[in-house]
Amino acid sequence: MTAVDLEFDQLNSTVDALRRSISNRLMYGVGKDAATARPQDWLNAAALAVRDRLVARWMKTTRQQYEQDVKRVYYLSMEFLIGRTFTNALLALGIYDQMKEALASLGVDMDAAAELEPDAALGNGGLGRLAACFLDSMATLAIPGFGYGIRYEYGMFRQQIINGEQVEAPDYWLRAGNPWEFPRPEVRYMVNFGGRTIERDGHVQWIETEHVNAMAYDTVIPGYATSATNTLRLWSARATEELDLSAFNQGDYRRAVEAKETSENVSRLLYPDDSTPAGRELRLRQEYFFVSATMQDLIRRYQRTHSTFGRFAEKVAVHLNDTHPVLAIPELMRLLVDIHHVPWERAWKLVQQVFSYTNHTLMPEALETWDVEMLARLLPRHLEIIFDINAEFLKDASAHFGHDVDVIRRISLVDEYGQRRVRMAHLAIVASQKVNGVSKLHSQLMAREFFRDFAHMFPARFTNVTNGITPRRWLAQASPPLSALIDQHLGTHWRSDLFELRKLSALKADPAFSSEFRAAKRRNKIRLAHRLLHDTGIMVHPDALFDLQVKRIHEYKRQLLNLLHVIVRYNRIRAEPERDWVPRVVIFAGKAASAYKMAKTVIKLINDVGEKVNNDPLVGDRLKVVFVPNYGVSVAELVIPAADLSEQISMAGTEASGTGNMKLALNGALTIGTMDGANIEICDAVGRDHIFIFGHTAEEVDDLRSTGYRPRQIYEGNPELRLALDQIRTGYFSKGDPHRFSDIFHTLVDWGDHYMVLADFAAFVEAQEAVDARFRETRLWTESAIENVAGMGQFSSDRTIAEYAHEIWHVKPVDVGSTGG
Ligand code: 4GP
Repeated sequence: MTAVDLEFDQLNSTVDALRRSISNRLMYGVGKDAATARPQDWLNAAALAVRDRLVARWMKTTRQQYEQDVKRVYYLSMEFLIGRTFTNALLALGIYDQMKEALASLGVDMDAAAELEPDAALGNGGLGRLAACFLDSMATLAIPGFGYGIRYEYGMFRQQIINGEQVEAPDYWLRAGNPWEFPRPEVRYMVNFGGRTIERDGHVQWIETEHVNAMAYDTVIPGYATSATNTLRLWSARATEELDLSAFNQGDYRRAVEAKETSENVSRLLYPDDSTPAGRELRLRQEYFFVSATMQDLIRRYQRTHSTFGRFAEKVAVHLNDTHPVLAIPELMRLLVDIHHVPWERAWKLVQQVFSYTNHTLMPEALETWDVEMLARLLPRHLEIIFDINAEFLKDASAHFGHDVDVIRRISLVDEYGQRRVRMAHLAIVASQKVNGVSKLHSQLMAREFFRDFAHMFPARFTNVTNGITPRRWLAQASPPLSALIDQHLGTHWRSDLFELRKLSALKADPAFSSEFRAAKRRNKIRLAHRLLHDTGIMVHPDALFDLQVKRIHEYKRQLLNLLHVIVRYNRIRAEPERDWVPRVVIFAGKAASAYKMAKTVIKLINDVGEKVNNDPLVGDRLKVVFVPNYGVSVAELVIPAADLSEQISMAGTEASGTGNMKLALNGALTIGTMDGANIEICDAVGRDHIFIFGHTAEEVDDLRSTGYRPRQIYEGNPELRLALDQIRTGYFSKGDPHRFSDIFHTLVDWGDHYMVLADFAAFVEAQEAVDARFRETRLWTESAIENVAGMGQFSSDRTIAEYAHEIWHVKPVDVGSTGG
């Protein structure tokens, strides 16, 4: 950044300048005057004032990207869980305090206004939030990265808890407008479906298709302490025909708009229910819709500065965030071969040079496959291309493995057992130059077990990049008290170099620092306690141990294990109320997929147990159980800084990485966890003494399964566990209704307990006792908490992105200069 730019930025950052901008934007951007403006209007005006300050940087970065003819990364993801933008942008620009003052001088309480911003909840869980952290880090490191996805009109459903049950409501997040996005009506691509293929003049043509337009909406992604910015481009579906005028004129109004409505459904909703064929087809259309527009867009951008495809692989890297965008592979082949007439072999080489793929889960049900029949109907050309790729690949595979029919069947891109289906992960692996898992263990399991045949064929292709989280949002923004304390002792540079936090280790024995550290945690706990009282009516005491499990509700994550411990603790307290119990507040939050019945039953059980425990006068403040509704980025920012204990208790070998585990440790929570996903690396980083590890390892899980696992024996052999499970079975928590939770009981005791909850139960309870003992020793607990924060350097998504940039994408930062600080 030049001196003139810097001065310009500084002038724009004063309270006066901001106040003028806000007033200006209120009038000319929002169309209101101060006398009639509602808080939402002020927020929009302030957001526009901030956005204005980002735009100059944005234009400049884009210009420099062209001038330096940089290699760009296209990060393709069906999900971006961005959360709120306002506060994040203020912190990135370094104008948080000035804005607060400017708004105050206009009579607006910034904190209250900021709460009005809806979350951009364009995602479901870890993979979507990871994509958002990556955008932040790519911009901060000045890596020329574009996020590409879908601008869903309705994001992830809003979870309400009614009578203890999850009720889903639509999340119309755009209701009050979205000041952060720029609609680009001029950036549109046609996306085709259906039809058939013919050959003409030696080229395949895809004809008689139906089509929809993809229109771009751009959001600026600011980097922290740099003038580099990036773009998140989201596609919205627009009908190619607005209105059937003749139907309209004949008074058939419904038919007049029908075609438009149907084609625009593509970007209506995140995760249409895939339990019906119509839902599955819509999902497939979404996947193709966004990758087709994206591939067309990146070719157009490349061709602005290059006349042949000779340098394509030097200038383009395309990253597949899980398998959802994998159709980008046959789409790029189609565009290169059919439209741009690049010979097949050459095109395939280019494809294999530009793509890379991250796998985020090994849950079999999440490994996407698409019905060949459906692909033939919707994307006939792509199916041909996939078959051609497969034919070539199977030839190579036969050469590699000899004619081993079993291996060939296993690795084929097409699953021939039963109804034929295309295996999207296989296609991704075959087309990518690198394939990675998201933690050391997960990457090992991928290469050794799930994709071992591929790893045998392409050993150099498989690698690991452990996940990370952005410290800007997850510490600086989410925990003002703790970040202020760290600033006092280390300065502010840790925001861009998280390894700085190591220095906290030396302070852990300093009583003054420890007590300030505890005070910061306590403030966050009080903030949460207020919100819980307001939102759920449950009163919790900030001196209790806040024990947090926040993540999607899934059997493999074992919320039930946590709950069984809660029940045992409840029974113990009731048996001996006078003992010196460490008071606990056990907090759960998370959404269950709408068609996942068991997960919904778990939510009900948590709430029913809470109802019983929280209203038991014998128990009082010794134990509280709270389910916080509508978990998402904003709720996470509230609850995570308040946690003392972080529950990361998945069955070993099932959680690919976890990122909540990193956010919590960064906020000074101690982990109770299994040797799973990134827990293992967190354990190494913070030290075995500062984490509570329990339970079977991934290997032990395999051994136990192969020697015969008998959960009923465990149930019968452990009286406390048996009592807890019998209480669930006999209606103790369900007002005498013994059927409500009978599936839970049978799943654990009689139907195999697939995620080995009972196998880890005793060890878990023992680990929880160790937690209590440590918590009583305030000094030791605080030391451990500080060691957790201090050890988190390597879990910054800046480190993760630097690894991707260097090892996988081979991209360099664009030169924009830095604003420092
Ligand atoms: C999640 C994994 O479950 C989680 O372990 C990981 O930390 C996260 O991705 C980011 O890599 N997977 C998903 C998904 O969100 O939809 O498969």
